[in-house]
Amino acid sequence: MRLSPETALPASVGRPAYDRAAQAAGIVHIGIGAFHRAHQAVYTDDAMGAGDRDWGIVGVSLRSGDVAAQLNAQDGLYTVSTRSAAGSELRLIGAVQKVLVAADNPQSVIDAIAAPTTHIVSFTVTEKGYLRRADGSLDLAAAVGASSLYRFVAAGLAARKAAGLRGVTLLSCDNLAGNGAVLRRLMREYLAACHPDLSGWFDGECTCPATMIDRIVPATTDADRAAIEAELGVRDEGAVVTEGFSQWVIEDDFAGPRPRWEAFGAELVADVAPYETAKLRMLNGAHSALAYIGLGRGHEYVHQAIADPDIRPVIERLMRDEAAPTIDAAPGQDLDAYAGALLDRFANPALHHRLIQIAMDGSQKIPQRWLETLAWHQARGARCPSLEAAIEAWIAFLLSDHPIDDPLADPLRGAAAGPDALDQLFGEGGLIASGWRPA
Ligand code: CS2
Repeated sequence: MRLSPETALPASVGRPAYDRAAQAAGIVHIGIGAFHRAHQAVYTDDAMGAGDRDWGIVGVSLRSGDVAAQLNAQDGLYTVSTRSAAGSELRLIGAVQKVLVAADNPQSVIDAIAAPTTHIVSFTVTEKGYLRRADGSLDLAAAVGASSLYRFVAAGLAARKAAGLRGVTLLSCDNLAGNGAVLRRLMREYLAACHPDLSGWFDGECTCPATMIDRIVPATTDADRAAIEAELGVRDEGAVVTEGFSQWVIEDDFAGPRPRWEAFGAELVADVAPYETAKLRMLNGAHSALAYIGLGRGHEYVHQAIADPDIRPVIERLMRDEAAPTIDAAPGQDLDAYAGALLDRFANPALHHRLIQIAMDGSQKIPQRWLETLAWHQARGARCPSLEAAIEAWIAFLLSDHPIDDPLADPLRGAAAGPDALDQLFGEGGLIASGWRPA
């Protein structure tokens, strides 16, 4: 038996406190993976539960039909399992209405963006989904391709303009430094090349707020689905597993209405940069270091790597002595407490977060996670022993027999043997420019 709106759930399972069928879709979310389902969709479900209306989410997968197959057969319903050493909690989320697959039905995605009820188009397409070259500019050849977010957004915006509708908020929820500004700049580059008639309208009608998004959401495993089935009494193919912690800091710059996410913990601020920088350099920087150093020492999961007495001090130093001093903290932002909280989160034994999952796409992650910190210290004549150890571990990983899941896998494997060639892959903010020297 599959989870459905008719399923009678155990009393312990939280559920939507609103009439799902009566909600219009206000959000189109591109890249509906596990992260979105455990993060933005939960805040949105909370807001609708408290009385906000018409913020249903139409999810979009650009390529794969997997999430559509998981969720559409369940009318968009799925459960979030929140796990800590103290136990677990299960909650049914109703915010997602359906999932479209752009590769199968591109027009349905354009229509969803162009719908009069849509006010927000949000994104979790991962770092590589922004289709940037090493110098940060738009890779136009890729951006005109079939699975480019830019094509769909531009076509949807063109239809809105033609119908005399207002613009939308484009909300990047990916781990990029300055994600809102990056999306705006790349979108402008795309429009200038492919839809010059839309550029002025886009600038006047659409906004791209920056966001800092944070919740650890490991890929769901078969064992997770089996455990959740035992608890629910029915099969949930769309289930996601996460930690109790969740954070969302959003630049208060919306083109139109939005759900009251701030009533459920989201922080609407004028400047996201201090939070985003701290998260990228401390959490994500430590995560990538744990991945490569941990895999090199034979660990499989984050909680195992952080418990290794040879690794933990390296990670602590990376966060406290190397990353934290580079961050211009906002009033009240306590980076020392943040580092301590991150160590506790990494140690969560109830989350089985695979190091190999974090190790993927290193070429896309390392610049904002490590290189900006290295460059800051380099400019002051200081070294970063932990980050240097992490880079050595990354190179060892590239030369090992682990499969390399990275858009630059081939050049990386070739280049890892020669540090100068590896450096070239990063363009101007390269490894060597940031102060790294091969051992
Ligand atoms: C991780 C992130 O896979 C990765 O690269 O570092 O997905 C991390 O778990 C999230 O950013 C936490 O918010």
